[in-house]
Amino acid sequence: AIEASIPQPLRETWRKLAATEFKGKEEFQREVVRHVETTLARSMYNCDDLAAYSGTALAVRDKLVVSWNKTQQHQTLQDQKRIYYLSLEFLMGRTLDNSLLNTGIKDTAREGVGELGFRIEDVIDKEHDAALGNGGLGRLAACFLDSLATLNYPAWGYGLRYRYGIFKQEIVDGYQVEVPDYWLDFNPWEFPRHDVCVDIMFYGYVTKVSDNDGKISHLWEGGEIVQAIAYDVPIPGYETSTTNNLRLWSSKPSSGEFDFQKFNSGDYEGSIREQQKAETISAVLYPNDNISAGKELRLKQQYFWVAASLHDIVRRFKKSHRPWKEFPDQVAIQLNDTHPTLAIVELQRIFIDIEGLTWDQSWDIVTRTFGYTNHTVLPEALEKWSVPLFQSLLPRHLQIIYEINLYFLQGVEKKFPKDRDMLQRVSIIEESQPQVIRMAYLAIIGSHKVNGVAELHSDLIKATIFKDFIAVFGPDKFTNVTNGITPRRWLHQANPKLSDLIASKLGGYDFLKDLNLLKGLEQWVDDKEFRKEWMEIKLAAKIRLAKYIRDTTQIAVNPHSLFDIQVKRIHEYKRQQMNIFGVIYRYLRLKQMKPEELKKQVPRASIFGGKAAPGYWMAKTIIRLITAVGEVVNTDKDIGDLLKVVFIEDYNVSKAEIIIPASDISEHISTAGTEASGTSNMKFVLNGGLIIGTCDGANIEITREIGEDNIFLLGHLAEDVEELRHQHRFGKVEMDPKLRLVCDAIEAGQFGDPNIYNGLISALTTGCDYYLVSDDFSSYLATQDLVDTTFKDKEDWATKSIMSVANMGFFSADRAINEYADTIWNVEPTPQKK
Ligand code: B1H
Ligand code: IMP
Repeated sequence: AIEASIPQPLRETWRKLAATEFKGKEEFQREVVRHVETTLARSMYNCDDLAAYSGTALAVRDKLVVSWNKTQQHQTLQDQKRIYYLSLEFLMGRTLDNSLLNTGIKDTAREGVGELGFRIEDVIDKEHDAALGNGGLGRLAACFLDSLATLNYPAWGYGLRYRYGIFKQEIVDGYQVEVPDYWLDFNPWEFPRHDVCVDIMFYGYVTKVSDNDGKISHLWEGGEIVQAIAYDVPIPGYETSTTNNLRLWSSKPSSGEFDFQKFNSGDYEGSIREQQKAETISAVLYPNDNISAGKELRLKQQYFWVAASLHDIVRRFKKSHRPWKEFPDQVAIQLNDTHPTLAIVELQRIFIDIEGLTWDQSWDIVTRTFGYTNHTVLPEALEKWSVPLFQSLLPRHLQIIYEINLYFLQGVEKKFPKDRDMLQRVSIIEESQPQVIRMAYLAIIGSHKVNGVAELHSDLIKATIFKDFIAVFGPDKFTNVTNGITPRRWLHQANPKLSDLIASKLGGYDFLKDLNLLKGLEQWVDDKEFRKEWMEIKLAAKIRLAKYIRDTTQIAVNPHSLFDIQVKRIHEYKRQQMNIFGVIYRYLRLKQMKPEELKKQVPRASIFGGKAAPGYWMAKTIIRLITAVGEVVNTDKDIGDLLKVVFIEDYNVSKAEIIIPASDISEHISTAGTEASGTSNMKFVLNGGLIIGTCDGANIEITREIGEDNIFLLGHLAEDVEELRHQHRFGKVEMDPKLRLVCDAIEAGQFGDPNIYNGLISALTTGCDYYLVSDDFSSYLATQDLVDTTFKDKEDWATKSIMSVANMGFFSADRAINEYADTIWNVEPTPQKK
């Protein structure tokens, strides 16, 4: 029917001229050179690596667009249920390498640019990371997009196009300094859609009007209007023509906003002030991981993005001319944490105020549409918005929230008559000063499924923060989908040699699509040649990282030492402080040893990386302690290679791709019950690194899959935490004596001015050691000793490494996405015929 709208001859002309993908090396090269010469206006005489990158990217982008258009047309004609993944963060990293891999032209490109005088690795290395995220939550969204496309699900991502992504971290005199990340100078991976724009209103007032039949409706008007412009990013699947879309919204002043009054009266600056204010909305990513900022601008971002996305989704649904009640059969919206919870309210508003549905009709559709993923139990990360702020910014939405709450509480009261306490506990409105809106509760009430991101985490939310909601809704509404990672980026792209070795034994690269095939490696575990190659690849990755460290920090680490890596956002709950305290203890011990004892020690490089939220003072102090310890240890002649301490500046996705393949051991040592899942743990193990970790998040399932013998577990269990904290509060805990030694050394000024670290030390003492460092410290040290002993037995180590990788199939993001599709979205794949 859609086709018929275009006359036959016209259609034929278009078909004849249709854009096609390049085939083969020569056509690829022609496209690269054409882009270098015409799009960039350069020539062979001034084509540097950056220009070569730009030309290559533009050529690849042309190829992507062809399959992207085809996919979008195909999905439109199929007219089946789509998945919409709403996330304030998409931590994509680089795109070129991934596109070359997914579209199967990496070898063509390697040869092609080679003959033009470039090394593909250098070209790839010129790309700026797209860093529109903080950490695990944002990277998970990126991995999920890769899997959705690879598995041919009709899916869209919706996010914000921040002009500044996560800040760039510089280390100056040992301290973190934040530098803005302006990444949009040249971004060939996005397509502005100036025709796809939506007016979004803030502030204003609500009036009630009743029509002739006495039916009451609400008008929200008189507010400020900002325009949302769509920027589309093609997301190619691996070895499939499916190319999905990531739509990012950018804010700009609505056309009526330019104030001519002011302009004409000579106030030129004043006339564009409004304009700048509008652009502020999508200007910058909030750089807090696992902390809710609570700022008005953040709430504006959330509504702006949610309203634009829903407008788009509803418009697309309307094209199918179906009755509204079929909306949930066509649309599944997944909320990546509570950040997009307003979508629930906005959809209810659209149905009632604009489309004229009744409350009940509308609410039924809304709740069947949404699913909510919880990513954290940390109280400081749970979003709560002040009611007065809402009242001014989104007055109509506040009314709707009150009404949702009213009906919900009426239901609760019926089920638990006279339980006043219960009503207070589950109310969306918290009776504080001022009152606040509990976004997680709103998300639960407005969704048909709520999931956590690892088994322990999903159990914990049911037992703690959402306990009452199990009583209200029953247990079936709550489920678990353990996180996963894409093996395309995190194995094949980051570690091509390991991927090639695995492929040589498994008879091809099918494992990249069906990660359970890795199990076949078990057969090779005793093969001498295979084991040798396996460990040589690890060594090569370590040599590469050592070179990177030397080039960037001037610190020389011996590639044969044990590489002990902890890279992740700096946070007290992740306990980088416990790691560095352990390093200090090791140093103190080494300083006491006689030469013959020293000879028996395993040389170790302790490598750290990660950003601290700019306002998170304690996290910044931890960074300072790490760099200070490095300054002392790395220059101590008695120590030499036995201990090196490195802080890698500006940890991001592309650096992770160098760092992760190079670990012998990596640290995932959060206080039990605090790390919802963790995903870098999966990445390290998939690359043949062992892990030292607590019984927390996905560590537990990793242990189950790879076996207890292949992981170094330590510390107390989640179930012990409450009691331990209680004991600390009542002063019943003596600090661990070894930790005491460490604190004494710090306080004695061995690592510079001890006053710098007062906060860190007092957190352990007067601060009641909330993260239980003292309780886990001796277990941590003992486990590290076990790591040393095990590392000495190279054969045992190799066996552990191989057996671990062989059993990591479960942690593919493909498995996670299929679980979401089956248990939450009820969506089928839409493969295209070739
Ligand atoms: C995770 C966040 C997060 N959980 C608030 N929560 C944010 C919360 O800007 N904010 O306001 C930003 C991020 N991030 C992480 O999600 C968990 O800590 C990890 O354990 C988990 O692996 C990851 C993905 O599920
Ligand atoms: P949207 O759903 O209108 O946002 O369209 C998304 C994409 O689907 C467009 O960019 C087109 O490539 C494709 N598309 C939309 N409508 C049609 C159609 O009627 N026929 C074929 N393709 C369409």
